[in-house]
Amino acid sequence: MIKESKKIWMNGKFVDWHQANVHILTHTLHYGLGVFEGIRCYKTQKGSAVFRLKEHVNRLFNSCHIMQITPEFQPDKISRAIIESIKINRLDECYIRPLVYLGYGVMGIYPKDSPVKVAIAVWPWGAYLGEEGIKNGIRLKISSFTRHHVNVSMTKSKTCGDYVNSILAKREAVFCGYDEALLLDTAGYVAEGSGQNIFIVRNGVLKTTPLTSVLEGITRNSVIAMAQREKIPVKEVNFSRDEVYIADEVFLTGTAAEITHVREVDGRIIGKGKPGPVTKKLQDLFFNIVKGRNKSYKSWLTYI
Ligand code: PPE
Repeated sequence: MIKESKKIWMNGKFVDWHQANVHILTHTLHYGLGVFEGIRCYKTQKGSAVFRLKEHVNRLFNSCHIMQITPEFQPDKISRAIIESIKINRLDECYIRPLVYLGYGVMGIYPKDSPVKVAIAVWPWGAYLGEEGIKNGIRLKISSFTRHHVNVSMTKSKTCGDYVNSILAKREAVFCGYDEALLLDTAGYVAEGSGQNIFIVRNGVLKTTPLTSVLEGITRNSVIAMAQREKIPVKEVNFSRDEVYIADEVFLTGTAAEITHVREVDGRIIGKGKPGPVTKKLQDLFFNIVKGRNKSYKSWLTYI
């Protein structure tokens, strides 16, 4: 169950956690046209800091732009509301969920004149794939569900309804005894996890899937930047599922999942079954950065 906090920001006002309700005929609830973000705030020695706030708010507004929904609030206002939400709930570490949705007003697929609503919830959320997963790695299953085709769903938008595809894949993986799903794209190449981008390491080269059918992950972007600075070669290229099987190292990235080592894919142990040197280096660097212990990346943190 979710760890409740006290207040939720809804359309410009804070309301009590249990009063943050919507009408049953809320358009997004029926048809899935809404967009959201997932952001994390970490505790540092200098107080709490939001990781890459600007990039997340920017992606939220890109999602709105793609989906042709226009919130009445500007990005600056949303950024300030996020900071206020963390403060008012007195949380030093939390997950942040802004949601832009179509409210009550019209029914039917054509959302003409639907009111555009915005909410921001914050709550404590620990390791997404478990503490055990972060430490010792997780087990992946190639999904029988294909990732979105780029002309079926708009994959650069974090659209609510698109996550049904993720749920189907995740549920299947868990039902089969795995921790997470790995989805292939419509051409059969590796795409991403249900809510994470994927990286593999082969012969010292870091590879991740190009930005076609996958979300433009902000953690993915951070890992690429970190790797480049560490002089680890990075390639954004397509690869097949069997290249994942024979990779030296595999890890997933996401705001919720952070950097999670993958120890097994479809019953094949990856490398030695333990986090390899590249994964460990990037994981350590990432946690030092988000916790404010690395000055070189201080522009990625917004202190509250
Ligand atoms: N791909 C997908 C499909 C995705 O949903 C996410 C984030 C990513 C990649 C990684 O993106 P980024 O967080 O910017 O590095 N998934 C969010 C939702 C997870 C959830 O269960 O809810 C997240 O990690 O916050």
